[in-house]
Amino acid sequence: MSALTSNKSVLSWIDEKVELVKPDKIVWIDGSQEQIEELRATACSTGELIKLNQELLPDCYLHRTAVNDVARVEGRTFICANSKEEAGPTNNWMDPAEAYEMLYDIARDSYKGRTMYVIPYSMGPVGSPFAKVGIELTDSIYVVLNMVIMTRVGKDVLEVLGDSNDWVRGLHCRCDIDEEKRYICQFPQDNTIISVNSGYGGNVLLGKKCFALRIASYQGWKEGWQAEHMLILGIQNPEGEVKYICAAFPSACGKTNLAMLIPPEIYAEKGYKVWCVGDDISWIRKGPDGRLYAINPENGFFGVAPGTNEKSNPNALASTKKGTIFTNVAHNLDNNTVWWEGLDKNPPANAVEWKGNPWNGQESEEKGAHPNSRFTAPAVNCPCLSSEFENPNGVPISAIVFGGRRAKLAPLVYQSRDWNHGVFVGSIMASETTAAAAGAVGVVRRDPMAMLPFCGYNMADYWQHWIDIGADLDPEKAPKIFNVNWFRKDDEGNFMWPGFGDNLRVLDWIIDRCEGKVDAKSTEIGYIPYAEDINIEGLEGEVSIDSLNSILEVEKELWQEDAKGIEEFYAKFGDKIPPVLAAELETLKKNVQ
Ligand code: GTP
Ligand code: SPV
Ligand code: MN
Repeated sequence: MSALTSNKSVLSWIDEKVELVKPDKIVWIDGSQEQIEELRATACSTGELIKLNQELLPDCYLHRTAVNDVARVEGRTFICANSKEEAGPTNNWMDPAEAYEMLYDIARDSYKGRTMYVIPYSMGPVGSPFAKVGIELTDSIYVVLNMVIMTRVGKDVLEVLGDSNDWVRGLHCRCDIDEEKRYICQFPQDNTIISVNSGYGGNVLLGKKCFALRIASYQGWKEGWQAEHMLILGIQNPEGEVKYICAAFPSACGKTNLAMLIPPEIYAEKGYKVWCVGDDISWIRKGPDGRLYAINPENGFFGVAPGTNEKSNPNALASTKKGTIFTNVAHNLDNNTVWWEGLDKNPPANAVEWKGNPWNGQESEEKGAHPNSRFTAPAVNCPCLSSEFENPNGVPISAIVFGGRRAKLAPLVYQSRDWNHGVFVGSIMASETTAAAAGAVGVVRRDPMAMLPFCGYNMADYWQHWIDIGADLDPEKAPKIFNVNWFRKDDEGNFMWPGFGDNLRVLDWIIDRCEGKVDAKSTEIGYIPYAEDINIEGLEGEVSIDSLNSILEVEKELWQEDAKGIEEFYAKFGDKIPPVLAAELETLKKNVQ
């Protein structure tokens, strides 16, 4: 098949890689429906995909990954910057020359007997001033079909690229899915990503975390913009005005759910609406009017399946009803559909679990779906997709919200005193780990700005970049910065806040604060709502003013403890810690003394 471009930098890079991995055949992905159909058929013939019930789930497919390959592998993810210091203490680092040599040894000849798919893709609407081009080489049809959903793929991307050398190189090799030889390596200084021995999500859909966060965060640092692990949503009030919020929560901590939330009845009745612009990644830059604007560089949702249901997230569920690839969920053999824990209370008896074994959901103690099983759904399917989704200039941001999963300490919501204090609040985020990454679940760890696994350079430089971005904004126009925690638990281990759609009640307060419409209590850690300013109408029996007060409390002893943890964390960065943040920490320590 002939190349779809005459761009010399593209062609010579592909030639080199062909020489290395030795495919039988090369296929350029042009984005046509015809080609997609052909690939689906091929994948079904080899068992890579299972075609689901086309009446109930048109154009939907099921895929199972290898049992040892079900989540991102942070321990095997490397930032191959020129020096260890540039990668910083929170990233794994490898010398670029050594990394290339090792990766090339693993990749050499690995496409023998296989096809090389060349995927030209755009992160961001094609041709948008925010958008960036990538090319991923892969030997996996599953990767191709996921990238077709998650990004903008095809010929027009190459047309926009023209002769430019400004594009991100991505090489993915499945090899033998050998955990011991699995590496996800980013070379920020070379605009290059190499991923070997995995076939799962964030490890291999290179446009997502590898490019749109790790490489892009570095590009943003150099070019004066930001790539963040943030959802974007628009809240429309009864007057029809829409305000946009970006929110950063760690993996599996509620971004997709918040981005698609359904307003509680008392809000819906008044005419409130919520629009989803993005559920995972934001690219943010200053617009001509001096405000910050954000786009969602993705074109689909790679969402956590378990827990998604008609009640918790009907918009996400609706998004999965056509053109979706399900990964590692249970297969209901009675009607050839899919099932996962928390979909409904009626697990299929005649089914296959995520590992591929027969499974009786009515009787089995085992899970049918892996806790990190996912759906890859086209954004256009989403009933609440924002009309601004394709806006090449993005949406103006009123508020930035940080949040984590913390049973104790972090209150339901608080506001930072100003931008720099807000950067501090983001930098001290901590959260309980989840199934989105391999390793222990439920351990509290520092996860600044939800970027711990995704920052492509030294986190201290990243914080300074945040401070510089703020210094360049007129404080009147800068987004206000908040912290939320939907996950506070009582002593019996029950969540103390209903969460999901009811989170709009907190966002409502946030927007009111941005507009100066509501007062707040100045505390040791920032501004906290007066309980009566959070609307709990309709939550009778679930939330009372008393319980609200208890999740809005600043528990000084816990904060003293936490300040020690922050100090230890900051110490890892030595004298690279921005003085602004060091001073904020001193203020916090003094305040909670
Ligand atoms: P990634 O795609 O990994 O980045 O995850 P995410 O941040 O988009 O998380 P997602 O919205 O998929 O939610 C992950 C889990 O958190 C699901 O099991 C949800 O049911 C649960 N969850 C989401 N929002 C809330 C909430 O407000 N309260 C509670 N208690 N759980 C929530
Ligand atoms: C996350 O872990 O934050 C995800 C899933 O969004 S993955 O694409 O695998 O990184
Ligand atoms: Mn994510």
